[in-house]
Amino acid sequence: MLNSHTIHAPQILTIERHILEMQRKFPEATGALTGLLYDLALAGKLIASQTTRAGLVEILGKEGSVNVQGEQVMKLDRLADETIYRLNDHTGRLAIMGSEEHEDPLPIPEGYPKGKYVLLYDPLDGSSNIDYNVSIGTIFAIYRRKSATGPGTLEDCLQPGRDLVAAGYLIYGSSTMLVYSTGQGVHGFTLDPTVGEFLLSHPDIRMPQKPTYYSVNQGYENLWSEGVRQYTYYLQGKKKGFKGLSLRYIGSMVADFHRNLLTGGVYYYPAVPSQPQGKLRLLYEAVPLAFIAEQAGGYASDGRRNILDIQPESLHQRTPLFIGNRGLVEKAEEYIARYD
Ligand code: AHM
Ligand code: MG
Repeated sequence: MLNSHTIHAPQILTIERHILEMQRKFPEATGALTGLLYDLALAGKLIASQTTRAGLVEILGKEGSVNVQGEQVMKLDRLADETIYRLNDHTGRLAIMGSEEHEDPLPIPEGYPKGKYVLLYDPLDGSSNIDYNVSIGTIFAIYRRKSATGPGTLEDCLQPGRDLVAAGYLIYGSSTMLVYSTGQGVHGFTLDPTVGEFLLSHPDIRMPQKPTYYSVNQGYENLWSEGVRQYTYYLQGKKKGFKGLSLRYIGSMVADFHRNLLTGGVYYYPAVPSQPQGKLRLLYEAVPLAFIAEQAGGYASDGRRNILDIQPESLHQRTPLFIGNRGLVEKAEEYIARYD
């Protein structure tokens, strides 16, 4: 029987219901975006079910071998890539896809209907961590197609972050989470593995005003520009007026970003002489996280301009990235303008 305690208990909201309730605010919505987001949540569950078994490679079979079920064993990043593609290639929601794993845009196969959205994704980010039981993630960006009909084109993929319809990430960590935004705040869901549902656990995430961490691969310090070095001294509290932050660096951007989103802080991956454009990819790494950061009250820059304002020129374009609390990212721009 209900009593006053149960009536005031927090609501349990599945991702499906949450996305549907968001959709209701747009009477003109056809449900295509809702379905697409829901399929990405499903892809996340399927990928998580594999990442949790990553350490069993030795006993279940190495890549290229045939496993106990008689299936060809695939590397996790290829498996994640195929999972996302195959869940979305036949739904009629997408005109084209683009993945970190493929040089060219991925067309929708002949015979399947072409839809109005474009999906760009990094199937498994932080791949250097896969073999060591460290958190990894999937990042996705969704645009409206620009071409009118027929198969989507490369131009449909080359849109500035400003035009994003939705973006988000999945993180495969101590729990699996999906964090997304359609431009109405940032919402986080945690997978309850016992029932296989993503439940709303972090409604309307805002980056705390007071930051806690800075995250950078400090091992490259001797390769940095003077601006980046001076900026790092600032973050370490070596300049007047700021007491400094703790350092945390996982080397999986999704995990580093996610932590800083919840604690406040800044993640950066600057350019170095051997990677003058930076390491990270603009379209499916920097832009979607920049959108999430901005929706949570933060900011992302390439050191000189807003990541969301960059007009991409190629699918796998790289960019330096500074992302996190607005004040901290603006400080990076200040140091870079002063010293570089
Ligand atoms: P990946 O897409 O090959 O995994 O590369 C991107 C990753 C980010 O997740 C991470 O922040 C960065 O590369 C780590 O690079 P480094 O090992 O040079 O610090
Ligand atoms: Mg990546």
